[in-house]
Amino acid sequence: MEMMVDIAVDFEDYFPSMVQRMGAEGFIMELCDGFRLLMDVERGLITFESLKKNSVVLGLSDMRDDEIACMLSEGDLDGDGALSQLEFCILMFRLSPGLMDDNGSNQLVGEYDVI
Ligand SMILES: [Ca+2]
Repeated sequence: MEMMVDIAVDFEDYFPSMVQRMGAEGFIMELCDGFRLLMDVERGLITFESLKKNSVVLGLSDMRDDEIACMLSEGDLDGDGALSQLEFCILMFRLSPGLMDDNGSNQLVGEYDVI
């Protein structure tokens, strides 16, 4: 969990300002673009290998193997060892406490229906 906190710190200030700038829908589109950059094109999922290979593209080249594995296991909700687009977006929301309201629920979850 501690490794996730390190990663989350980078996102914390970044995402809310992106939402402000682009609106919730634009932000989700941006997340989907990010997903496509990171995914394994053949499977349509983010796998350990695709994340490792493509993280360089996003300037995350300093992510260690254990951090990548941690991010995957943290986001993998159905236990298939890879991140679907939905799992990826949910993980990104969870990594950004600034997007959560006081109840701990997410302002953007309602918007997610558009996908
Ligand atoms: Ca999964």
